Amino acid sequence: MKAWHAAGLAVLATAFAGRAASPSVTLEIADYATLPLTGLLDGTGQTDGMLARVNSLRQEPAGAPGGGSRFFLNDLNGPLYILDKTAKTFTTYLDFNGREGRRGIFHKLAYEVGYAGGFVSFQFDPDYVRNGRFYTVHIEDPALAGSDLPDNASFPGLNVSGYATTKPESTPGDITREGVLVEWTDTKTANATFEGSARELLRIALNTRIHPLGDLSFNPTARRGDADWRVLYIGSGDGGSGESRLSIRMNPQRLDTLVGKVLRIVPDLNEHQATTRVSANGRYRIPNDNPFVSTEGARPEVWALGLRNPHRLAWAIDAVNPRHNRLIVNSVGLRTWETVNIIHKGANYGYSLREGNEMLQADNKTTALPNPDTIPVRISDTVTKGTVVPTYPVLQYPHLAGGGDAVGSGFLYRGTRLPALRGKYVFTDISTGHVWYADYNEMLAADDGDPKTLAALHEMKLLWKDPSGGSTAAKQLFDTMFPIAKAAYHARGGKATILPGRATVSGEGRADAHVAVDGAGELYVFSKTDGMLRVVVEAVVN
Ligand SMILES: [Ca+2]
Ligand SMILES: [Ca+2]
Repeated sequence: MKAWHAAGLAVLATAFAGRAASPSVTLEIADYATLPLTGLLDGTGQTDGMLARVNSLRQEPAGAPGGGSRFFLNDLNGPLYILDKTAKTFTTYLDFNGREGRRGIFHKLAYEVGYAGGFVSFQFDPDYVRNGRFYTVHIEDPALAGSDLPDNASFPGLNVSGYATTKPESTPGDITREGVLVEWTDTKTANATFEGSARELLRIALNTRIHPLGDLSFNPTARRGDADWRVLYIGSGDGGSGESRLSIRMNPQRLDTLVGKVLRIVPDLNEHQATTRVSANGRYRIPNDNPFVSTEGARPEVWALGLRNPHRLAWAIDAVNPRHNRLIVNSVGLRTWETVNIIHKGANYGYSLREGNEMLQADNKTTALPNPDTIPVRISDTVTKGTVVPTYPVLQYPHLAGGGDAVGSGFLYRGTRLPALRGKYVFTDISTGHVWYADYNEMLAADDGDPKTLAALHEMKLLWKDPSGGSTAAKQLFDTMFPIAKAAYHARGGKATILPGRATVSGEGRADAHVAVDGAGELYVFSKTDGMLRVVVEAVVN
């Protein structure tokens, strides 16, 4: 266990550099599939020059008509692809980008600026095999010209006749974006085209273009009859509100807003009718056991709060007791700390009054925790109701060399191909391309109410053979995904000198790397700047 409880960057630097020597793991990765180019090769902009902005990979649930088990991947620039695992070719199943004459569905898709603008995420319904349903999140700019209704000109199988938008859920402050949650029902899941209808479930007003509505996740161990069956957990970013010097700074703490939260809803109005209530907009249901359903003035959808950008959700399953699972949320930090959090019902993770295991001041700098360590339970801008002790991350790393800029996705390994990863939570830093693991048992032990106790992170090296080096090229060892993405980016014709974009720790260029898992829990790595999907073929403890 590691204790970082010092304030001040100099002290943090010492603490970080002084990590205990730990066994390192080498991951051997191999190119798996090359995503179609949706970005520009000229190397311009923070996001324009990323060759394919793939943001999530999900395996279709096995048992679906046609066999299931295909890979689906979404690109923030608009497409939802089906990947043929044998031919390694991509078919565009849907395209959300209907901006300015493009062929896609949504005319107001806000995709072109911001790291997570556009088509953010999607998730299969746990009962997909029977109902053909899945859910998507995309971002719209309400100020753009054009209809806010879906356009099926290029996707004639999409029946739009009954589609109606919902009124945006209000968020205090000026609004520049809306995060939209849509339910899709494909009546023929065996083919590679969409035939069916869509239903807008929720639309959340967002202050800025950063930290939008994000990841979607269902508890994978819930079965029909369980309280969590088909109950959707949603990572809802703070829309950039928490770093503002204006009053919207408290939006992540306010129980009357939906931003800076993890939300929990039942998408299907016919599910769990006896134990839920219908939402205010009439489009989904809210479980009666959500923590704030009886708190006057609070949004009943809130499951946990005080999170800046909880953009990646993943369930950790205890192999011995599959029901003893944890929802893990990776949240991007502001000034100092990137965090991995175990989410508890009703817990307050402190932002924008805390960052990592420190206090966040009004000047956006961190300092030591106060004593007593309590924060108000904030219902609205004027109403508070008692106090609460914040819940702290189980793992964190700083915005310093050797650390990173923005935590990426992470998964507790549950596959069989890589026994060295058993019991390990594997995650990335987005911009620097670091890949780390933490021992899951240490993460559970650090979930102890003590801000000082944290799980240690361990560096992973990457072994990769650059295919552009020819058949005789040797495998090389790399410290991060950055040089791998750089080599592939240039091999694909990218013109940026290093890589497109920049960040504080990564400097010029971003790897933009995330891990993903397939249906069996096997591990993959995808990266936006080179638009590549790679598979982890071996993991060796050094
Ligand atoms: Ca279909
Ligand atoms: Ca702790």
